[in-house]
Amino acid sequence: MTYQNLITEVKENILYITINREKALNALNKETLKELAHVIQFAGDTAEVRGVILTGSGEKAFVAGADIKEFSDYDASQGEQLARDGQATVFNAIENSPKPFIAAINGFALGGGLELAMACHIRIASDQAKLGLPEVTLGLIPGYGGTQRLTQLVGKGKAIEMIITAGMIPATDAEKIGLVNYVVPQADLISKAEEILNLVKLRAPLAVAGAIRAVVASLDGQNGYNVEIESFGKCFDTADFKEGTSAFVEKRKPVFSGK
Ligand code: DAK
Repeated sequence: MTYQNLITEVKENILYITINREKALNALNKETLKELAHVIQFAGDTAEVRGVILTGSGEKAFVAGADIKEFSDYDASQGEQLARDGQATVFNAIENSPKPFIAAINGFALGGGLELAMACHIRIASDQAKLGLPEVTLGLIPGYGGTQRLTQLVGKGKAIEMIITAGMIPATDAEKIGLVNYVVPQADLISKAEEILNLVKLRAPLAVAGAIRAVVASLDGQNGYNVEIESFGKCFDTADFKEGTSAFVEKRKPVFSGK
């Protein structure tokens, strides 16, 4: 796969996606969003991919937001339509992906950039990273799920404070409020993400996907308990369930086929 604004590579069952617009601090323009939509779909459809690491190029920014130069002349209906499309094809598509996505936040994660990181299942930040939703400084509110996902992650009080003050917080504060899972030195960012995905790779792929589906269901208005019951039931018909239980009884490590 060749993209204009992304560098992608599959290595040892991990798909690495680097947003590559370093001069614009990796801001999300329309083309980048289109390419992200494509590669997210690829991740979901490709059995070889067991997990995804999403990062930004350079040491300064993960993503410094949506591309301000592009959306400055939109009207209300364009804004609403583009928010709807972007949420469906990129942000919700990541959250609903059967493959775990880890955001490796290597610098500024602002506006749409923080929204992108929050759509991922796990966030690891470099100790140099800064995070915030500065949309109100532009006369906007977050439009790619930020009001919802920030509230889910840090609670209503902190979410409202961050959004209406447009404050930018350092990675260490983000960890304290549950916005990121870990803070590590910049040089260890990718290896920390790999360490997590290397554990996930040992687990049963369909069970991993079912667990993500059930957890996410609790957050988007579905009855998460019912989704859990259905996903749980389906596990019993998988070869991986037979393999996992046989391996336990036979005192060996399971070899999962993802079937
Ligand atoms: N968009 C476009 N270009 C950006 C950018 C952005 N978000 N952020 C930075 N750049 C560009 C700068 O213009 C500059 O380009 P040149 O002037 O060199 O050509 C280059 O990146 C380097 O940036 P700075 O010179 O500003 O670097 P500094 O170190 O001085 O400052 C900074 C770093 C991150 C503090 C600063 O760049 C900054 O404040 N950036 C903007 C942060 C921001 O406000 N982001 C937008 C948040 S609002 C929508 C849905 C969602 C959204 C919008 C629409 N629809 C569905 C329609 C979401 C909106 C947002 O994300």
